[in-house]
Amino acid sequence: MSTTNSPDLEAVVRAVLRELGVAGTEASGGPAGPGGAATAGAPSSGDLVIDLPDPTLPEARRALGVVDPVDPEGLRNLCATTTARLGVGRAGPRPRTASLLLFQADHGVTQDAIYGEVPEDVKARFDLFTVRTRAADRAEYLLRPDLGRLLSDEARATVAERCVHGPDVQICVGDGLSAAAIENNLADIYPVIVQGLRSAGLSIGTPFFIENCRVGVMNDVNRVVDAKLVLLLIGERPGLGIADAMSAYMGFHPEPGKTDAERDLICMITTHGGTNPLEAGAFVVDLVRKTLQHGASGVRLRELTATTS
Ligand code: B12
Repeated sequence: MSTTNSPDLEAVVRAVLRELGVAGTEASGGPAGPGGAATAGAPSSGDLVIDLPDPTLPEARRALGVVDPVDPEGLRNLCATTTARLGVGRAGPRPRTASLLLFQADHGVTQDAIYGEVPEDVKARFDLFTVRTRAADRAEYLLRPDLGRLLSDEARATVAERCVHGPDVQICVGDGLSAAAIENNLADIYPVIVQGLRSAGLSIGTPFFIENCRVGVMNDVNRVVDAKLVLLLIGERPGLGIADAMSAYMGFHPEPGKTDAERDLICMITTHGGTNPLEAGAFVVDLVRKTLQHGASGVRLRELTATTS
């Protein structure tokens, strides 16, 4: 059995660093020069400089990767109809480096959206205080959706103490699966909703923010506030193209045991290729009015409006 003593190991490490041109080793004679996949630049400072173009720029994102296509115009038109990764070409059986880097960059954005936190100033703008669900942290939130549907004991007490009881509409904001959705859209949609509900003569409960929140939490919230309708603005599961879409879920008099069949939603509220939040605010108000007018939401609302309209 052979063993590697530490001087040998140091020599190997030094040789690898020398190949990479990292500061503190002898002058670089390695292959990672201009034109290589990544260049270890500025060897005197030790900073790593990546010299590839940004794969997320619109022109890079839309670039056609198929070499010598039979119908370039047709391919361009096809690719323009979708954000799906079509016509990206390949390197042998594998994706190109550019495709892989773009995928990793987009995936990074989704991770930021999922693990990000809604900044305090975004909540403070509309006087939203924060309560938490029973999911102790983000890891538990992701693994245990059931815990994200229940307020913590402390949250229940806080909501009971601070919120108006029995309003027409209780507005809640929840991080859900994208903090970016709330950060980017709340400031636009929230005032439109509040103004629209007031104009409709509806009373609005004390709004608040729910951390580690799932859609079903509206049942638990309403055990405490007893509103006619609960409206939850929440971050949607981010996709690999759009990571900041918000949904407005609502239910008529939610209570434990009610399911998604008794809820409605307006989805894809984002300025990045979805419904603009200002416009979506007006749709939300319309749906709230309709729900309260018929005293029903979800499938039941569909049945009622199918026979009455
Ligand atoms: C994930 C998802 C699902 C998953 C939900 C599983 C889960 N536990 O998360 C599955 C595959 C089961 C699903 C099924 C359905 N879905 Co779906 N779903 C989504 C998706 C991709 C993301 C939702 C999300 O991020 N929610 C936010 C997180 C934080 O919520 P959550 O608490 O973790 O999960 C709840 C919600 O996702 C909710 N939910 C999911 N779909 C739907 C649909 C309706 C009408 C309601 C009221 C609730 C609801 O169910 C989960 C449990 O309560 C959205 C697309 C989008 N842009 O939002 C479509 C979307 C919400 N679904 C949609 C539809 C139509 C359905 C189905 C009715 C499809 C069908 N014909 O069977 C069913 C209904 C299922 C139900 N819950 O009753 C539509 C709703 C359109 C609308 N405006 O009414 C959307 C917007 C997709 C679309 N663009 O068409 N869905």
